[in-house]
Amino acid sequence: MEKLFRLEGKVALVTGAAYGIGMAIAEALAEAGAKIAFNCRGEEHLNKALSKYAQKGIAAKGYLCDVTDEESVSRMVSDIERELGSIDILVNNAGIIKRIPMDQMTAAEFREVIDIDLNGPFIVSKTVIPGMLRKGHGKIINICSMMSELGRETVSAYAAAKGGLKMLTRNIASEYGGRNIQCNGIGPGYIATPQTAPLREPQPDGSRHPFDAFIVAKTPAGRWGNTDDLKGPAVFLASDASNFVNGQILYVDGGILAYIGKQP
Ligand code: NAP
Ligand code: GCO
Repeated sequence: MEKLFRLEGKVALVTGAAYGIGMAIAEALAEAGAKIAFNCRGEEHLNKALSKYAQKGIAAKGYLCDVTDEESVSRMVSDIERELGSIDILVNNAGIIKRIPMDQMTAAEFREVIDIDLNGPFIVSKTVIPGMLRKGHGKIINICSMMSELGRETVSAYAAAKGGLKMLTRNIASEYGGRNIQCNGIGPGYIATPQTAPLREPQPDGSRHPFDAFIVAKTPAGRWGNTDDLKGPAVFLASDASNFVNGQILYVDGGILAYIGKQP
């Protein structure tokens, strides 16, 4: 059984894996045997991440590359092919959020979120898919969100992008499923990372941030997720264990989407 989940001989690219969810997923894929490549935009982030991976005994290759820049993505994918081999597993993880009420958001701000969170996965996937087609197999995992299903105040661009990413996932599965490429999504619940840090910051009087208390009450598991909660689902979707799973979003949310909320 264990063999089904092993990733020896596979090359994985995890975008935006300098810290947060991406780093935990990259670690999990490495622990299962894959060779790891990752990218991010910040040079300082890249160097810090390289030393963190090295401390954990993971020989990850890091690239400075913005997922919205087609030329830079194309260069990175060629470099990975030359340095590690052609990519078997792609995790489209890089993403940003802007929390701004929609009536105050500029079109440029809206576009920036869509560009990174939706156009980015399109650009990286379309660059990696030809190599997967040549190899005769591939796994693409798109990091979606609660906001692939739900809305809330201030996150219009993010929800539009993550809803779109869910449909891009289904379309890649539809278009390339016949060529042995499986494309699935992971929809993390509320996970403690730098992206969500502002929602957990204690109030000046030392009390809990109201959003922090709201999320804990809204989650049947009664807690925020941590990045390690995503490791098992990522290995499953990257491995032969999921070879007949295609076009699905696996929500890893402590039960949020199943729950109507605490009765008053
Ligand atoms: P995070 O802590 O902010 O990390 C984001 C990572 O993406 C960083 O490594 C960042 O590095 C990189 N990045 C951002 N924009 C990029 C770009 N244009 N090109 C390349 N790399 C880029 O975020 P996270 O919380 O780990 O979230 C990771 C993914 O999961 C995102 O797609 C997010 O939307 C999604 N998600 C998060 C949660 C949550 O609760 N945290 C829940 C559901 C889904 P640089 O800044 O150096 O580029
Ligand atoms: C927010 C949050 C999110 C989460 C996540 C939920 O402001 O509501 O940042 O949207 O990060 O994507 O799954």
